[in-house]
Amino acid sequence: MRRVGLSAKKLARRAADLPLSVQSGVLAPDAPIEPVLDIHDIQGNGLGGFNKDHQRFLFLRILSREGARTWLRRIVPHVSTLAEVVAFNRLFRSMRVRAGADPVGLSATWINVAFSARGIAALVSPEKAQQLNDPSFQSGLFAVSAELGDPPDRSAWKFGGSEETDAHIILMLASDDPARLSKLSSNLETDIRSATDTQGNPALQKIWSQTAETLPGELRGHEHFGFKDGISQPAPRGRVSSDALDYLTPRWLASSDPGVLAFAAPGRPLIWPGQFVIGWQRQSLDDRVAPGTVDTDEPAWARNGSYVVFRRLRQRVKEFHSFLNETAAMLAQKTGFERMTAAKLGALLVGRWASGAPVMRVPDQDNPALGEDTFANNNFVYASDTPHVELSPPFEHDGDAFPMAKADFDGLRCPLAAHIRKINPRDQDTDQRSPLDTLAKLIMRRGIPYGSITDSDRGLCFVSYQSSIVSQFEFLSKTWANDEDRPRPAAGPDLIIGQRADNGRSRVAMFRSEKGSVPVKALRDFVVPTGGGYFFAPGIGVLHDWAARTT
Ligand code: N7H
Repeated sequence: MRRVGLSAKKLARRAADLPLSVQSGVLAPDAPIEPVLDIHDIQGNGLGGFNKDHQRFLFLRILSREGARTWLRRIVPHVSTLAEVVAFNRLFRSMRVRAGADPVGLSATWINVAFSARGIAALVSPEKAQQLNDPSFQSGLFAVSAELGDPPDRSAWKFGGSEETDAHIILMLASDDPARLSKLSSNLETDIRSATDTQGNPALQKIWSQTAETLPGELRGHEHFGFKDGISQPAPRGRVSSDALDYLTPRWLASSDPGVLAFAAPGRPLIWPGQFVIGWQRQSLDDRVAPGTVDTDEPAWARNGSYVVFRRLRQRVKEFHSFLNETAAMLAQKTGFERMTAAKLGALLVGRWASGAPVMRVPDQDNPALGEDTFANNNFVYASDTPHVELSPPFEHDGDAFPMAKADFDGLRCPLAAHIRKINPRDQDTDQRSPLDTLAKLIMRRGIPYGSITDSDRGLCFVSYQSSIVSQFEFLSKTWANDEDRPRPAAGPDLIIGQRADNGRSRVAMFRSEKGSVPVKALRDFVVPTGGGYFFAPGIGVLHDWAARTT
């Protein structure tokens, strides 16, 4: 049984009194009216989050349009909605808060489905696929992979390295119970193998299946390099019923806190749902709180759908740790970096210690209690001192007593090239117009590790949801992670995920201290793409429509 963090236990006293449908604190005066989302039409993983320890991804090609439609008719009734995922997650959270541990025996198994551009063309029509507006979705991941800095040789990719191996369909399966997941997966695979059209021709071909599991024991919630993951996520705005307080993302700030209209929890910005799901108000580039416009570039049928990026990223764990050991020893010889250790170097490259504690708050050593405290571990900004956040009175929390983050404009505490700072510079000025633009770049991450700690092929199934692949996922990868001078000049690339197509060249990040700067060189990439694809997860009504088509 997994014990939950201290702060959550303190919340238990009052949170258990709240009805399940309304768990969202108080309605702040001047709060904007947020839309009631189509929770029965939107698929569950993007906005809701499966958050399951056991997942499996099946990648399929369509061989027969008619046969694939017949197969889809069998699948659609099992596709999990946002309504179901939110209801389950609320129940799970409520029981967990009350008992102070993960509820035993409460289990769900989910299915979501998405299609590549070629998949929609094969299933429905090329015209339908072309109506979607994202140019990179249209090209396919394999066609833009070089622009992402991936090594040009994709012959070892498990799937998706070329047009011939582009997965038309991704099925995402997730469960609390590994036995149920196995059973579901094997039933689906049998069904896929036997699916035919009326002429008896095979309908589908499985090209790859990927099992993905949360790491065991102490590493639960951590990725293969050893760092806690999944801490920082945008908080999608929107309600799940007409009740004024029935927010998709619970609100924890006191109405007297200056951030109450902009944050769901300390450090967790509220983002209008159109950034993740098409057909809803987007984030405004001029106003942190008021809604932006609804995107008119996408066809009406795309409403409630999201673009899904899947990257199978192998992690070179041994090489990463050797690099940390060798480079930390080298840095310890340099003025200003005398106390460098491998653990500290790793923390500086990520922006968080292994426990998840942010370097901005504890620059000298890890602090597992901070890493675990969900009201504190994301509460930091870079360009100015981070203020204390006041939480809503019904939720008893003693306040955040961890050291607060001090302004670190030049990256003396947390390098400008740290992974989480490159990819989400928060309040820091960037090459874009203002930090408001950064909010419009955020993605919902739904990744999970694959491979066990003894496997040489292990890494991350990176999964992200967004309403534009080009201006969200690709922007973050190309324009910020891979670039030496953006979002801030002379920072260096992100040494964790940054990719360089010219593979022979080393990647160099600048580390700064009060006493001077040193270049930190990584000779090889630590993350290697080994498969992937760009997909579109339509609303469930559209799935029914596609499955029922006869022309
Ligand atoms: Fe990253 N890592 O172990 O170093 N990531 N990531 N990521 N990542 C994050 O804050 C990691 C990848 C983002 O809001 C943490 O939740 C690894 C890609 C974003 O402050 C850790 C891989 C992209 C955030 C890692 C990988 C991103 C984030 C800290 C590949 C997008 C939130 C935990 C194998 C293009 C930043 C946390 C924020 C956090 C790691 C890939 C994006 C530990 C190993 C490809 C937006």
